[in-house]
Amino acid sequence: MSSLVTYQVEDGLALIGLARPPVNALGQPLREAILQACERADADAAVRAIVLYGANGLFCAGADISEFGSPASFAAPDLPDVLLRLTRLDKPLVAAIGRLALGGGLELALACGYRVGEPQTHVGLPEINLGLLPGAGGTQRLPRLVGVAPALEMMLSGAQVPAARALELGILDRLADSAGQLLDCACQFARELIASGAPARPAERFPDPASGLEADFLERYRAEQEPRWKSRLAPRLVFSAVEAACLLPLEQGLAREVALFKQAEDSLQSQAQRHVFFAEREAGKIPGIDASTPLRPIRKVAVIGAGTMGGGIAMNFINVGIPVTLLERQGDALDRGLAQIRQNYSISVKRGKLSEERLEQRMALLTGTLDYADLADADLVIEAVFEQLQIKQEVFRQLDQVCKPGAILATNTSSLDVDQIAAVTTRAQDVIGLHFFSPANVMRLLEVVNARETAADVLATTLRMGRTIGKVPVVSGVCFGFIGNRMLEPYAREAHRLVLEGATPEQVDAVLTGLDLNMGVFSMLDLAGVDVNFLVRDANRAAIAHDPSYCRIGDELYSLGRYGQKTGRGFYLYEGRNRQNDYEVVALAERLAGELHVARRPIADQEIHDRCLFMLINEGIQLLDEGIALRAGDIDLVWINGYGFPAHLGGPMHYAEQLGLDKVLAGIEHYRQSLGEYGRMWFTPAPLLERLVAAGKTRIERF
Ligand code: T1G
Repeated sequence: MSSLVTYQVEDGLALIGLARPPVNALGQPLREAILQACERADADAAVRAIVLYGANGLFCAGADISEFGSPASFAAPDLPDVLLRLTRLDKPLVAAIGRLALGGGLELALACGYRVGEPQTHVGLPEINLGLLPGAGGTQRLPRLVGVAPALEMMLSGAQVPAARALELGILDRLADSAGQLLDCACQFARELIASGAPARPAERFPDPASGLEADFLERYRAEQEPRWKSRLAPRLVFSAVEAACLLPLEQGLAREVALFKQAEDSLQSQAQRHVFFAEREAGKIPGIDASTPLRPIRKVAVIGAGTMGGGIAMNFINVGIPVTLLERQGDALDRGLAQIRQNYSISVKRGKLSEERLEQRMALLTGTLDYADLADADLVIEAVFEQLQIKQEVFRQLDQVCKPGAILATNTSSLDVDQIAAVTTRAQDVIGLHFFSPANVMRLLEVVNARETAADVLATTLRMGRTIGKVPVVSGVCFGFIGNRMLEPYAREAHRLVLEGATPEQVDAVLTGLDLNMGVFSMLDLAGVDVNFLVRDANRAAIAHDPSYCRIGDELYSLGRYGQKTGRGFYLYEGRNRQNDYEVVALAERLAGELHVARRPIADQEIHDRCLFMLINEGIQLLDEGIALRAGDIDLVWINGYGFPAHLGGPMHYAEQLGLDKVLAGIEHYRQSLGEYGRMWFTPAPLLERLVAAGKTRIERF
């Protein structure tokens, strides 16, 4: 018997434990072991029923994602075949689902006739997050178990369904009182099935999934959902598979599902999303830090500054039950900050996402103060005051005075030099950058800025804390703008210049949203604030802006007080949230172009794409070469989770690899020539890009 499963027979029950740590991923060896064990039990006359469970507690997290795109993915016995054969066993097969059954793990459970969970059990079909669809019967069996609408919701959202809801839907037949009692409960259930002469598989609740649906249900559902799918292939394939479940007998539906799955598996979008899955896990692996690195306990957090950022940051911690002391200088500012946090939660309550009780529990964890002395027992202090170096340094001088030894002192600066902030303290080893993205309680990205003196345990502690509060932490070195805003600079610079040269803000934004970015650069600047972008640009102007046309349209809007959404006017006009093109911006661009002797001309969308994206990519490659970013995948995570770059393109680095590094380099060299003096000033290929192309490499990596 394979070591990947445990096998024992007790009083007529065969207990088969999945034992492939850490998540029982259904790679070919485990698939084979499960099939052999189940067919052995089915052939054993002493066995009356079979219980399948996770030997290490967790049932199964699905197919082995590392197999996709390789022959191993459908190596015999492939998962669809294994599960089909399980459905044909003569004896009741009970899945005891501890903790998780995701993707192929839930499909494995659906191939069992019966399913038992425990209070912490969550089930789901998250394949959509990998650019895939359930490929081992989920699109055909789930609609027959719970009905078409709940099945579509689960597959298109990829969300995990908690135990109580899974029981309600009929995915679970029974709930054990605790994880510790799960196996006993499943065995008891199996004995009841034997005693009652229950069939190996109960009758399907929805044998004909389409019956009972309005004739145009699928058509309407698709029409409602399609806009949010953008150019993603997977949701459309999920929908086609469920349509097949409504139109075809099970066997034909299963065959259709395999065909659709293979189409998804081969797609560039799924390759991109599988890259993101592993990049998220790789980002937590930092040289010099491992499981032996001690972590500092974080029992109490303090946040300095009760503005939008400070309030959002504080929410992250009270959301996970960590008390926060929120400090402001003025009483009215503090009151406003506390009220805003309560208001944010109230909106969640109105939307049914939070109970009143939970709101009060969270607010009870929040203490406001005007006195630095109240920060003396904080384990982690996060400064979120005005983005000005001297102001931040003053805050850190005070923190150095009042905070206990070993407290981690973090700055939320979006671009300033963390080393210069650490230098005003006597404890630079305890200082780090924690750059949250606005809104801080929503955006998943957390840039963890590893300063020159930052201690390894401080870095390890903040990385772990970042994951605890639900962020995607990415380590950055110290430079202007770290990873994200350093790359935003050339990307936005090209966008500004293109408007001078003849494009309009809406044309530029349309090219970028056409690539499925959540927002174009100008609507993003209007949201973040034309003034905020100006102040950041101005702080760095001396270092980089040798060009009189450098972001001049943004400078002019700033001088006109057109800060974007907050003033109702920026690159666009705003009536509430309704955005209108502002032809005065075009007139402004024409005037500035005349003054700056910038020739205006019609600009093709392809030029907008290439100039904005190639400069974004070029800067990312430069960051890698400088060691500011540890790996290309980290850069991808920054732009997916902080700037709305589509995961189905894999992030700017992965996108460059799919375009072809040689094409990116050729494009940069083309604009270096064709844009005259401006091109020669700005379109300088990163040396690493040149080296990669010269070496014929297709992946972006340091060498
Ligand atoms: N395949 C391969 N490796 C996996 C894996 C998987 N399904 N899930 C996790 N790992 C690795 C992960 O890379 C990491 O490795 C380690 O396990 C711990 O993971 C046919 C087509 C289960 C919620 O999408 O969501 O089934 O970095 O750090 O935070 O229809 O892992 O240690 O070397 O994430 O406790 C569908 C993916 C697959 C679930 C646990 N299933 N996994 O989170 O640990 S497609 C999924 C997760 C499919 C079928 C289809 C999470 C988790 P390393 P971790 P965690």
